[in-house]
Amino acid sequence: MRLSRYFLPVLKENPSEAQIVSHRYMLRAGMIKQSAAGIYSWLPLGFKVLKKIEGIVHEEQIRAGHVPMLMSTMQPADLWKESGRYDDYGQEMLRIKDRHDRDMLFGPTNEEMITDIFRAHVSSYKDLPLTLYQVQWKFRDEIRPRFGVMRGREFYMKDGYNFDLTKEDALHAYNRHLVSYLRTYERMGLQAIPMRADGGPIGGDYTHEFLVLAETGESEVFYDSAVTDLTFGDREIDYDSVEQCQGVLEEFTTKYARTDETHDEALFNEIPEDRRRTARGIEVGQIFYFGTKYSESMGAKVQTADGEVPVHMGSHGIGVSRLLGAIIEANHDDNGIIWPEGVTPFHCGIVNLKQGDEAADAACESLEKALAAVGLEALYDDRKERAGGKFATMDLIGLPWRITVGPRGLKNGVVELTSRRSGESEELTPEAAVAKLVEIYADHRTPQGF
Ligand code: 5CA
Repeated sequence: MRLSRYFLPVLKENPSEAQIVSHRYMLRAGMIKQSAAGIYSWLPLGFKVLKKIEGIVHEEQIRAGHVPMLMSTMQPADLWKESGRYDDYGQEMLRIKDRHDRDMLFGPTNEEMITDIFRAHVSSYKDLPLTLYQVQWKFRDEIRPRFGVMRGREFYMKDGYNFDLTKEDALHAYNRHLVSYLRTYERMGLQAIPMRADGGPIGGDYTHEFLVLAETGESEVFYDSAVTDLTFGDREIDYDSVEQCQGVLEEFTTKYARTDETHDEALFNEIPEDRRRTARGIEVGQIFYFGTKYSESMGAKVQTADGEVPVHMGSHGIGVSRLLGAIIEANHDDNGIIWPEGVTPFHCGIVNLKQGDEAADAACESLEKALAAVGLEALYDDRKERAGGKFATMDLIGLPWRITVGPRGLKNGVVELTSRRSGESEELTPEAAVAKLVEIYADHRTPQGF
């Protein structure tokens, strides 16, 4: 992609409304534009990262055996009256009347709707276990939308729902989600720690939140520092294996790690003093087991040899749009964003130091083609601008790798490959630079974006 033909409305000044670094950089890098409080349009660069993150979520859900679908954003109020949550949900729910004066709402979550779909089509225990999920826009009329996409009113969420015959089966689904979430966040370059949490309006007291440690996080957390040594890595897990999933859950949740809602000072004090940590975190996901709460009130039952029984359910969410903010909070410096390779909008930037120089222009064009041929997408800064301005833009938008092309280097047959994270540069032939990027991205194969 040539920058001159792209739409990247970067801002020179720091927007005054942005209180935290991720919000500031998302606005400055031309990724989002606010349409109303807590509601954003996703400009091309932001949209690209959003789709990369969504792609990783889909790949990991499908790997865990979950089935993708898409539910409507608008829901009839009647479903929520059946579950009893219509009145409970309060002012966070955006309530709308259609032209026939029927009560509708913009879905804040989908337990009722998925239970309705389930009961319409599933009646036998032989159809279980089943886990359905979607990535869809949600609306919660938050009292204090803030920090950009972190606490929006309209936001993008992956929500998944498991249906199982027994509590044991549903707990396996819970564990399987925990494992798949660990993999998902690590692919995005994040360490998200599962912590004992509170059920809130979703219900159920068997729940974990996934938190990314960050000073700007909204949640207060308490943990044993040993949990930060745990990584999932590239281990192969059989998602059907109860023992393997249970083993991972135990490994990642036995040590003390809790949000303030479930914090227990006495238990916390049992941790050796030098390992006790109090910090702040960003909640990027939550998993719940809530048993038969919705299936009983809404009549989601299956036929078994012993008669009809309500199914055991859980729901599981990932804050897809919030993740952009969380990733930036964890990966930036004073000059801008530093995207982890797994979610970067473009795999590398190409900076032409002398636009209009025949050799430099030709080298940049052939580099872009060579990268495309191996499935790598470049953003080529072909503007007639000073080199300093081009570098500043590349640093701000955070592409992890930059190839700098200039007439002087080309005389010696080389270009410069620079790491955004370390700042280190290396002179290489164009072919060697492409080969090196292929090697780097071999471990970070993300679904192609848009
Ligand atoms: N039905 C359940 C699981 S599917 C549910 O709604 N869970 S949730 O309320 O915890 O939301 C899931 C994730 O969405 C949260 O962990 C958080 O990362 C994200 N999220 C929640 N509220 C917002 C918001 N206002 N803005 C951005 N992301 C949000």
